[in-house]
Amino acid sequence: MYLPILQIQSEDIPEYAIVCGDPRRAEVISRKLENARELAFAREYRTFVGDYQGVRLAVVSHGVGSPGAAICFEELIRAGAKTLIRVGTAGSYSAQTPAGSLIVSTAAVRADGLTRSIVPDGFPAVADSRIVEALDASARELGGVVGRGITVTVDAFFEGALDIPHKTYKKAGAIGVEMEIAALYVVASLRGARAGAILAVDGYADADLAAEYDPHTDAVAQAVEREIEAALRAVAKLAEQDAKASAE
Ligand code: R1X
Repeated sequence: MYLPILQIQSEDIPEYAIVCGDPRRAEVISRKLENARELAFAREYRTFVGDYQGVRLAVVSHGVGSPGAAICFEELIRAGAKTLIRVGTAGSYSAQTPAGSLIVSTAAVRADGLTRSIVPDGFPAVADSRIVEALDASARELGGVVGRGITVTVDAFFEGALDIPHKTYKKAGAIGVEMEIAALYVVASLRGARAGAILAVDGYADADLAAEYDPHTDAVAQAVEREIEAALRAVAKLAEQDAKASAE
């Protein structure tokens, strides 16, 4: 089957996929794979396949924001991807996870518009628990600060005339904010796939903590390196679990 937006053939897509916003980051991740091959680069969607510790996986960029990212997730799942892990960046709500930390997202607040148009209000956006465990364990193996909890998915990167209620989300227990995870979790749930996400904190989204936003620091670059490694190790762990389960 031809996937018209990603511009790839479904036969080329394996069960495991790492997704990220930035096409350049997809290329960086692909360099960590053996037998890496670029399949397509269409709009913001750049697709590679390769092997990590003997596990075949796809690495695909989904761009910024839920509507565009959802197209990527839908097509990947249609192509046969069953496990999708987002590697991204986020703003933090907590002094316990400053810039340079990692966050494993257990669920997402659906403060986006896309998921409202595909599932009813109140429908949860939740990560797969085995992916959460695999990401958390892999991130902790690598050291550094690792937070774990609920993240918020918004549509607006820059605030307009209306306030984005970051304080309310924080009060309710969310630990960070980004722009695509709700779409990933909801699309995965709708289409029978499993998903999870790990995020490198690139600044504070809470006005009380916020300094000037600079996502281009060494601490953030190192956190991105760690989250990539953690996601790859998580894929290897999950593939091992899956192989054991299917042998039983
Ligand atoms: O998810 C957010 C978005 O894709 C995080 O970073 C991007 C905006 O800079």
